[in-house]
Amino acid sequence: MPHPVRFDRIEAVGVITLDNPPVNAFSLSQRIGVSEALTAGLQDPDIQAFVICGSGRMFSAGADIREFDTGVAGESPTLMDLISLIENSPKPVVCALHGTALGGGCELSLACHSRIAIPGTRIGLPEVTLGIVPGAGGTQRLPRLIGVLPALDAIVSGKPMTAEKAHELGLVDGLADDSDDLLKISVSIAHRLSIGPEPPKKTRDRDGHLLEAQNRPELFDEFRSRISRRARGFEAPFACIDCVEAATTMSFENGLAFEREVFLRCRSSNQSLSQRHAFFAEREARKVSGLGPETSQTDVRHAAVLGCGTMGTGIAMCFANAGIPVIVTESEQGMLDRGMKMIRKNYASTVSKGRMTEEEAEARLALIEPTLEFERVSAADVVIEAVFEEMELKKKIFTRLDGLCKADAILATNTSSLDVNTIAAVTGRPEQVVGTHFFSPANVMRLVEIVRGDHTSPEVLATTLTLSKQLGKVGVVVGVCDSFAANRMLYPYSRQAQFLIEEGAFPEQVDKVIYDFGFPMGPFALSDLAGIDVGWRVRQHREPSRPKHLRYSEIADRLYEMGRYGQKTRKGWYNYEEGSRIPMPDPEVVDLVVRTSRELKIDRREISDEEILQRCIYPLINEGARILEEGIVQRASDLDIVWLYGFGFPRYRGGPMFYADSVGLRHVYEVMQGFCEIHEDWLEPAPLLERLAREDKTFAEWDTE
Ligand code: ZOZ
Ligand code: NAD
Repeated sequence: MPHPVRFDRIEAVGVITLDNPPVNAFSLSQRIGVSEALTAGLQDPDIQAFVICGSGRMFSAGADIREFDTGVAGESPTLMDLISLIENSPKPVVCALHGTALGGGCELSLACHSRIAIPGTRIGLPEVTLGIVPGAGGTQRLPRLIGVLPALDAIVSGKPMTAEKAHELGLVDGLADDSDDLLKISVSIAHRLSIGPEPPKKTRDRDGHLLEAQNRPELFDEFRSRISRRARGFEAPFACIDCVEAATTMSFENGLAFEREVFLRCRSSNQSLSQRHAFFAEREARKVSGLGPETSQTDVRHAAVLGCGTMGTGIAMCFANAGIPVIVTESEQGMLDRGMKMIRKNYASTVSKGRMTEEEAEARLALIEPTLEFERVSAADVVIEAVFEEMELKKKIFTRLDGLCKADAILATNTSSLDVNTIAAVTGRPEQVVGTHFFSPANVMRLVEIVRGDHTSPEVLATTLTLSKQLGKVGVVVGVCDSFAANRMLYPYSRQAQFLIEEGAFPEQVDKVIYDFGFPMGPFALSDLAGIDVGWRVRQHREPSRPKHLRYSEIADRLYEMGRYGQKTRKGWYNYEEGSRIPMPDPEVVDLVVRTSRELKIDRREISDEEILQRCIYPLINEGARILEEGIVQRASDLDIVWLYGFGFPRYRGGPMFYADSVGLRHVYEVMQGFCEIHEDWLEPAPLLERLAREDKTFAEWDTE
């Protein structure tokens, strides 16, 4: 296979162009290509310097992550070999950055003798998001170039910085106007360095920036405690700090060896396997059967949101945040005013936290136009309905939309449980109807379940997927079923949590187990946040059709009757002090729980943390297996994405289906079977789970069957 690298000459400068689409990842063949080009150029007396640049959209996305699992990443020349060749080259090497320079791509640039970039280029070390540390010298060279604290910020957050910021910090030496200018400037700097009196300066020797941290070593512990909440449960952020600290206490060579050891340890950890799975799962979710590059899409330039309540306000903000003008409409002026007030309050709070300037907030607000003139929806390319969860009301609204909207407008519903096909059927264009199930708060939560109706056209589906990305969301396509994928899996989870407290646990014990597992909060704290009244309304809609033997715990109904709606009333499963979101156990709830057990003639017992974990998590996996088998989602990893972005399932566990694979489906099946014998029969293992367990297979294998 030809190596995906081009080599050209501009006078005495050898220009090495990475040409490995789509992201110029440093696969073995790209590494060989660069290494051969450099070696040849080093031997060529007519070449005095090099420029390394990338073709296509970007410089490079870093090491080829797929090679991590095959061992090819360790084959010669490794990225470290290449980087060492560059840094030790007697002929200067200049790196020309555009688009994106991440991970190993950024690390390679750090070893060059100068870096030039186009403004807006995103440069960074996102390895931490894959559960690893930068493994090709990034933790040793970045602090030497920009200082220890800025390097810690960049490496531990994994967030790329713009070329402008990198220029300010000294990572980038110069900015170029465009790609022609980039090459011109890079070649001229390479030439200048080659005729200078000094040999090229090596980043490894630039120790000046380390002094500050060497004089104040406690800054590392301060940094550890600063991130302890945000990075709870994750190993890689702390491993990154250890490596940067090593840069200040060890020689460069020893620091590099330390980084290598930590990199290899992290790479083989379950956390990194899980986080790498999450990375690829997110990209797989964009591949939807029936859609391809040839599927045409429409441009969304104007949007409309119907209903300015909890969800409508958040969805309208999503459009404004993405720069898309949006009208919002309501049934009456009072509701519209209330909704707009909520939106203004939201932006004001972001401004007060310093996350947005007042001007930015004003500019976004200016994109949201409230109106009571329903007819104005006729100009919208997409309409998202977010009115009450009532089928008759939704049918009425879609009938009106059908009469008013442009022929190619997308008609979307934000319903959380109603049948999208029934809604689509009232229109004369069911192919234009789709579900867009946002999660609350819609301007914050990243998941959108995109519900594909029986007649939804590929164009509408593709446009909606693109739109979700434009809005900064992660869209996952799901089929029509009661409550779709996320909430359908949530029900057995919260149901079991409540049975557990009838049997002997208390909300704080259950919540602690789930929190320690890595969720941002447990099921009871979540229920207080979402609103016990909201859950009650859902049950009114769902439960009448549920067979008697499939009962649910009624403790939540009692709380509802007591007016304990959760955080909004400062009383729910817990008490909350004015202005605080910290849950505090309440003896009144303890009494209610114990009384309920007595009424149900249940002898309360000690319940282990292990049982709590399995009783909550395995049933949701089991429901996931049913969803998979019914074809509601295309692959198990889609359900992982749903849970990572919808409910904060710990990313370092990869999502529920990946987690099930890692603990073993046979084990999950046997435990479920045990639950089923002792408890309710709706805990019966799903047929797919049973089959895979018997065949000793995983959900991942089922995906590729
Ligand atoms: O793709 C986005 C991105 O963020 N990529 C990952 C960036 C990253 O995390 N880089 C760090 C890699 S780890 C590393 O570099 C290790 C290291 O320090 C040293 C290792 C030493 C090894 C020694 C071993 C002994 C990006 C922002 C770049 C572009 O986003 P887009 O939305 O435009 O495009 P995507 O994400 O849809 O990507 C297009 C296709 O490319 C695949 N891909 C992306 N980055 C890759 C990669 N494949 C392999 N390796 C990468 N680094 C991506 O999966 C997608 O593929 P398809 O098949 O879904 O199209
Ligand atoms: P909400 O009660 O907060 O808001 C609904 C709004 O729709 C109200 O302001 C109401 O005045 C308005 N409305 C009613 N009839 C209207 C009409 N004819 N024209 C225009 N506006 C009208 O409800 P919500 O929580 O925002 O839920 C809206 C939809 O989103 C529902 O379908 C719900 O199932 C779904 N959903 C809710 C959540 C959640 O957590 N709240 C999450 C996902 C999806």
